[in-house]
Amino acid sequence: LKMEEELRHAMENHELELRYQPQISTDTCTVVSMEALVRWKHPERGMVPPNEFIPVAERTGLIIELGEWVLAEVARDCMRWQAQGLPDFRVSVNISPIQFSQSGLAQRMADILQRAGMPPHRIELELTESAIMTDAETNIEKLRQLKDIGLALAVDDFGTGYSSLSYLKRFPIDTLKIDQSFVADLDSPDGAAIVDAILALSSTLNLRVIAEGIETEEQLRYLLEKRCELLQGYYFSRPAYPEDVPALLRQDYKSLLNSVAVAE
Ligand code: G
Ligand code: G
Ligand code: MN
Ligand code: NA
Repeated sequence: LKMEEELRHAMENHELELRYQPQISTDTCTVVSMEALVRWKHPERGMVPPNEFIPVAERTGLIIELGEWVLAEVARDCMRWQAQGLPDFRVSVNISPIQFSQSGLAQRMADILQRAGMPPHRIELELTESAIMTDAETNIEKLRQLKDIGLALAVDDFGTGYSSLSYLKRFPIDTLKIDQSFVADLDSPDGAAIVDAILALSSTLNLRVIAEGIETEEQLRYLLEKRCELLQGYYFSRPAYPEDVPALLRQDYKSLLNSVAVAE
């Protein structure tokens, strides 16, 4: 079977699953949001990484259906957690550039969320910098439509594309997500300089900022010193099973963050 057919089959046979990776606020020292990440549990090949099947889904157009499944599944999970009395938290959902360019996207997303009874303000879409900066003038209207239905918007992989600062200011976005390559590179002067610049930019433009891919105490210490407000990475948690989300939401990271901040 070609991967395209297999993927189609996978969606029909419920072989796709979600994981959730916590995003921690340095203000509250708790998990305030989660990034949903799709996984394919293949019956013979085991876990197929998204880096293998997302490009296939994009080439074949299946990404539209896949993206809509992810949003609907996130909404179902959230409604279940809400019924269990868990506190409200935001969920970040990755949107492929192909899906972003689909016409009528905002209305389709509004319909999916409404059917599930999910308040749109609890969802933040992660759009890549290159997707929104390509044809930026047209995208202002597109982003506005997504904002108008109540969604929050983040620029994913920020710093890897070619942002026009004037557009960044005109775009109705809420969050910049510092690409993990810069966090991985924090021990070099260049990496640190880029992170500093993005932190300054987000502060000037009044945007939330999140650092992703945090793996070490040194990276965390640097980001705490520079007052980065949101943190994500293996240092805190790998992408977790939906069943483990309630426990993660109850976790208090105060002593962990304090111990790192005061060390040395
Ligand atoms: O989840 P990692 O855990 O392996 O994800 C690898 C890549 O796949 C990342 O670029 C990530 O943004 C992308 N990805 C993960 N989940 C989704 C999803 O639900 N939709 C889209 N479009 N991309 C996703
Ligand atoms: O493109 P995007 O930023 O959405 O991709 C997120 C990817 O980063 C996913 O594959 C996710 O599993 C992965 N990821 C999350 N935290 C870490 C981390 O601390 N280190 C590394 N290497 N990858 C991470
Ligand atoms: Mn992402
Ligand atoms: Na990213």
